Amino acid sequence: MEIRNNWTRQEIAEIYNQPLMELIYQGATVHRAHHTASEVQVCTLLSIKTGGCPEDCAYCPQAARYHTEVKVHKLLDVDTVLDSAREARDSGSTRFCMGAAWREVRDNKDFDKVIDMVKGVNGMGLEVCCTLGMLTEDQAKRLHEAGLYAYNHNLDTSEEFYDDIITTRTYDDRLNTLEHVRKSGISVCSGGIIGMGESQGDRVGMLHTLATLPAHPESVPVNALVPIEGTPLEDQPKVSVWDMVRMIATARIIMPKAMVRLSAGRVRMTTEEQALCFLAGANSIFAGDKLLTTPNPGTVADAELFQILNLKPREAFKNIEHLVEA
Ligand code: SAM
Ligand code: DTB
Ligand code: SF4
Repeated sequence: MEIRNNWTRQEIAEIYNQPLMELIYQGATVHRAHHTASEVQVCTLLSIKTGGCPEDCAYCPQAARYHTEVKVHKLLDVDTVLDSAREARDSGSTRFCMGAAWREVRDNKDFDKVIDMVKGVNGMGLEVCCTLGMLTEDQAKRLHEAGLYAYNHNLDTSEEFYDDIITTRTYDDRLNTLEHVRKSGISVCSGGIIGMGESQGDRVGMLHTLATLPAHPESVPVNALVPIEGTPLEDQPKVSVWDMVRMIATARIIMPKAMVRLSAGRVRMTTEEQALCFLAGANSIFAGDKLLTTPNPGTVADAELFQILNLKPREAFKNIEHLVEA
């Protein structure tokens, strides 16, 4: 099956809006053509610097301007982070993602520490990922040289709806960072959030931007909004599983090789609902009882999930033959 970067918004809208059973069937078919459908990658997140962020992302518990219950802490020590990574690996994760509540990376001592964290985690045989805000080309190169495998930077929503959610940086800022990541040879992780009050058209718009980048992201997280008290989006209604399934299946069909990650929101989903997401094409979850700052199902519940659905953890570093060496 051919990989396309010239999708039109109309084509994607037609895929997204087709009758649900057809969409799931098509998602499942494309999934099986490109991946082992019985395998789901297990990843772990760690917030290495929490809260106090100057940005105004309307969904985020870590934005300093909203009064949330998040416990603020400065950058963790390298050893603390490496201990967590080891624990994550020993409990079955193959990817470890470190998140910092920064607007952008600065060339200071904290960045030097992150570089040491990346080296350490890479040395453990884990796919190492970071999400640190905006990056310059030089910073991306430095991270790549340290062994960074992936960089997460979400578009979050469509270009049209973006201003309703974030005003302290632009959609183009986001796209520029993605370009710096791509150029450096680091794999790109970029997706978004549904349930923020966006229209179906905005969801299609975001998928269109991702699928028409010069190269598809290797990783596309699909998050359901976790509404946080104190943020502007605290009262948003729960995302319907059917909307998650439509997003996942559409992402799978238009970006066949990407890892489509069923990310935030699993605590409010049943086993049956998650099964539909895997059937539609999701092939990754975040494990452990915490995402960055919010609760997640935890290892016992996920062991049961994998057992009931006969899923196996996916090994690290699969499908990377196309990654460019910078
Ligand atoms: N500060 C960096 C940035 O914004 O790029 C990295 C960390 S930020 C918390 C990473 C991503 O987490 C955001 O882009 C957003 O998609 C997701 N996220 C944050 N809060 C969320 C929430 N309440 N519900 C769902 N996803 C959320
Ligand atoms: C992504 O798209 N989802 C993850 C990861 N990338 C960094 C983060 C979800 C965060 C959910 C809210 C929290 O726990 O703070
Ligand atoms: Fe939260 Fe990242 Fe936005 Fe800061 S930049 S408010 S950490 S999502």
